[in-house]
Amino acid sequence: MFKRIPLFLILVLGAWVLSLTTPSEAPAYEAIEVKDGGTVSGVVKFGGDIPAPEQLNIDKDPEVCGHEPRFSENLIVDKNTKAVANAVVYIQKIDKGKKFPTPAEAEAMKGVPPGFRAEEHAHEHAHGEEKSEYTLDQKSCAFIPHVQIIPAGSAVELRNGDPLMHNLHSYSMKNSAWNESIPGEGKPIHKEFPFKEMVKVGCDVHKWMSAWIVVQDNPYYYLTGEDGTFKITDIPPGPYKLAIWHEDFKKEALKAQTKDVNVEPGKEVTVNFELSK
Ligand SMILES: [Cu+2]
Repeated sequence: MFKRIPLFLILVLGAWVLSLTTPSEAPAYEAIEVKDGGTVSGVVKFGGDIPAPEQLNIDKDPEVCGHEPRFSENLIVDKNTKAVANAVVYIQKIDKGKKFPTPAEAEAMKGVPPGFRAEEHAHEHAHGEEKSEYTLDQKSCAFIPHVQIIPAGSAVELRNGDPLMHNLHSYSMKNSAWNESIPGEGKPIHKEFPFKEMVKVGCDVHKWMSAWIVVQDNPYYYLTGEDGTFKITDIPPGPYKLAIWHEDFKKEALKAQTKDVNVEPGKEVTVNFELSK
C-alpha cells in the first residue's frame, strides 16, 4: 500500500510535519564572516542621587553565610563616577553577524563584576580544565556571577561550593522553570536554556540570594562591570536599535532608553545611557 503513495506526496507531508514541530518564533541567528564591521561603545551611568545600598537580612546559617553586614547586588553604582555595573547592553533583532562567543571568550568580554571572580579564575586554571559551558556557583550564600549572559541554546552548570544545602529555583516563562536542591558540595546539575529570556534564579532556603541568567539570541551584547563601560564589536554596518536591561530598573524606564544607532564600516559610534529611578 505504501508503495502507491507518490514520492512527492511523502515529501510534502514530511515538510508539513516538520513545519508543525519547528518553533515559529524568531528566525534562527546566522553566523557569517563579518568584514569591516563597526563598533558601538559607551558608558552606563545612574541619573540622580544614588540610593543607599540595601542591607541584606542574613537570617539563616550565619556560620556559612556571614555575620557581617552584607549588601544587595541588585544595584551597584560607583559613588564617584555614577557608573552602573551589571547592565546588559545589546543590539535588538539582528539576524546575521559574528559567531557567538565561547564561554571563555564571554568571560573575557565583560567587565569584572564585584566579588569572587578572581578566585574563580584561579581555581579553574589550577585544575587546567577547559570551560565547556556556563556556570552558576554559590559561595557564602551568594550566587556567582550575580548576572551573566548566555547564548540561547546553551547550558549552565549549577554548582554548590558551600557546605550546606541550597535550593535553586528559576523563574521563567519561555524556558522551563525548575526547582532543584543541591546538598552541601553536592554534584552539579546541568540546565539548558533554549529561548531568549531574562531568567531569575533564587534560593528557597536563603531568601536574599538572587541571580540572573540573561539568555540572548544574538552575540551582540555586553555586561557592564564596575566602570559601567561597554564595547560591542564586529557589527555588520547598518541601522540598529541598541537596548539596555538592568534588573533594578522598571521596564518602561529601560525601554525609553532604547537608541537608534547607525553603524558604519570600521568606525566606532559612542552611545551613553543614563538610568534613573
Ligand atoms: Cu541557599
